[in-house]
Amino acid sequence: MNLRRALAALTLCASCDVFDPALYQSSGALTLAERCEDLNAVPRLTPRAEQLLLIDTSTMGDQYREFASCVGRDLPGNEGFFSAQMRRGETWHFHVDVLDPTSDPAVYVLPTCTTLQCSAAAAADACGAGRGEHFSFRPVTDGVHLVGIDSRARGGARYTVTAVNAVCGDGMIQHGEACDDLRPQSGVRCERCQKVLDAPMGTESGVANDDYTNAIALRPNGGVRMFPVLGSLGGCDQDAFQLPLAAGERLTVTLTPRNGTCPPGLTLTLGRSDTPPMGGNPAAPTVVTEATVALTDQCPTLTLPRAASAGEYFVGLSASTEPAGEFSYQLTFDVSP
Ligand SMILES: [Ca+2]
Ligand SMILES: [Ca+2]
Ligand SMILES: [Ca+2]
Repeated sequence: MNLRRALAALTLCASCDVFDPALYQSSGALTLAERCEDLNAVPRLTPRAEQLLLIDTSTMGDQYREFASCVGRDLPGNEGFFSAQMRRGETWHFHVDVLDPTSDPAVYVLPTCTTLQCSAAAAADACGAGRGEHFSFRPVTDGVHLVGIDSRARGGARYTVTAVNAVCGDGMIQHGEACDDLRPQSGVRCERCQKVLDAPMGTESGVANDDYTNAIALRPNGGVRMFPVLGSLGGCDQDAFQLPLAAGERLTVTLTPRNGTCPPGLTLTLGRSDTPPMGGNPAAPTVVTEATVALTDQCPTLTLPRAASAGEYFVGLSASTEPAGEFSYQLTFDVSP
C-alpha cells in the first residue's frame, strides 16, 4: 500500500495524499550542484528530521549518463545533486514530487560520485510522467552521501523534495515508517518500525509497505505454512513482505484476486539481504535469480525451489501497467523443507 495513502489514513488527513501549496510556500529553495566529484561544492542538508526543498534542474545539464544504471533505464534529462551526512543503519526516505505534469523524475543515492556502489535498492524510477517518486534508503557506511535528482524526460524541471531521516522509537510515525515501536496502535505489532504478522490478518490494515525498510514481516508461530496476507495495490507502488528462510527451504508465493481477475502486468520479485544486519535491521536486498515466476490468468506465482542460504528474504508485488483503481489481492506464502 502506498505510503502517503497509509499515512493519510493513519492521521485521518485526506489532504496528505496531495501536494500541499502551503507547504510549498514554506519550503526552502535549494540550488543543486551540477557535478558531484567535489563534495565541498555539493549543498548539504542541515541535520533535521524532515525538510522540504524546492529544486530546479532546468538550468543544469545531462552530464552523468552512467547513473542511469542505478535505475536500469536511460535518464536523458538534467540531473543535479545535494548531499546529507548519514550513518550506517539509519533510515532515510526521499519523496520527489512533480510541479509540472510532463516531468518524470528519478532519484538515486550514491556513497561516492561513481556508479560503483549504485544499486536498484538505492534508487527509484518506478513511475511515469507527471508522477512523483519515493523510496527509502539505509546506508551501509557512515559518511556524506550524494542524492541525485535526474529525469527520464529530457530537459529540466522544478520539483519539491522531501528528505526524511526517520528515527525509529521516537514515538512518531515519520514518512518511511510503517509504525513506531513507541507509538502503540491497536492490531499492529511493531518491531523496529516494521509491522509484524504472527497470525493471518482478519482485514487489510492501512500500513505502508512499499519498500524493504517497511516490508510487512511474516513471523507466524510454527513457521510460514500456507500463510495468507491481504493487500491492495495501486498506482506505481510495490508492496513488500519479508520472511526468514533456512538454507534448502522451498518458498512458494501465490497471488489470488479478492474481486474479479488479475490486471495485466503483475509480477512478484524475490530478494535476499546478504549483508549483516545493522542495528537489527537487514540491509538492502539483492535479487534472487533462482526464483521463477509463472502466470496463470495474469496472476503470478513465485517459486524458489531451494534457498541457497539462510537469511531474510523479501517478496515484492508490483504492476508494470498501473491497475485501474486499487487491486485487492491475497498472497499466500508457503515454506516447506
Ligand atoms: Ca541525466
Ligand atoms: Ca519517474
Ligand atoms: Ca519514528
